[in-house]
Amino acid sequence: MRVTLYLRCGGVPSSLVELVSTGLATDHRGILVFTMPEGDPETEKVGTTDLTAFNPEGRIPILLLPDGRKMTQSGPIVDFIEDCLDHGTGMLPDDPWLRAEVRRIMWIIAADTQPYQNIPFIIQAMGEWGMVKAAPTVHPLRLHFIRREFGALETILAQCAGRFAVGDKITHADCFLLPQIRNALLAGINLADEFPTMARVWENLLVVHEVKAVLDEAGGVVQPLAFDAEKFEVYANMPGR
Ligand SMILES: N[C@@H](CCC(=O)N[C@@H](CS)C(=O)NCC(=O)O)C(=O)O
Repeated sequence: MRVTLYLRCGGVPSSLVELVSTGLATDHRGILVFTMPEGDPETEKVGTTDLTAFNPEGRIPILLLPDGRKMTQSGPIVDFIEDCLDHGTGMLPDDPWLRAEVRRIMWIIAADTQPYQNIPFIIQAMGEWGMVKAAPTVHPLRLHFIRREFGALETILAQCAGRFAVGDKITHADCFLLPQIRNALLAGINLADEFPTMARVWENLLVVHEVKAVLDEAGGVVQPLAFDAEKFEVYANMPGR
């Protein structure tokens, strides 16, 4: 979603970067497993739908180039596309300090928030490493890290936000912030009560046509896809767990 928001908000034409939906399954624990789409020309070329043949981490997003090169990680993918455009998308501020501010927010989300509140991580930790058992979406570890990092972001945004995360134009920072807020809403966080500046930015983002379209396509303002609850129940209640 970070990359999709960047492409749409930056007006990158689909003739330049085409978005392709992955296949989606769940493993025996209920954890989402992404696969390459069946019948896609790129899948056919490599000869498998197994995502690890495209990204050794087995994660999305993946940027596929016509010459066969493959780039992964949302930040580097966005940076690469931005660098390839003749005049960029105009989303990054000209001022170097503000550009760093944009990247600081991206990094706080990508490196310090998302991995620790990630439902696959939480399910695995409960099932295999004896972590406290609780419903994955509202697990205390998940809530702790979302609140800890959102608290930091709230302080940062109080200094640099305008209409959006950094100033009055949508930047890469908003493209990273929005999916994380969506995840926080799934965790039951009350944004307006706890993080008012972030809540203001979120409300401003929701009325942007491109953002609204991406959210509608992805199932709404609250993150809907998390895990297979039935498989998780069976897995979590197996003897010895
Ligand atoms: N740091 C990575 C995170 C990517 C990531 O966690 N993607 C999720 C989907 S949103 C995924 O592929 N999860 C499957 C897995 O963890 O096996 C990035 O920014 O691209």
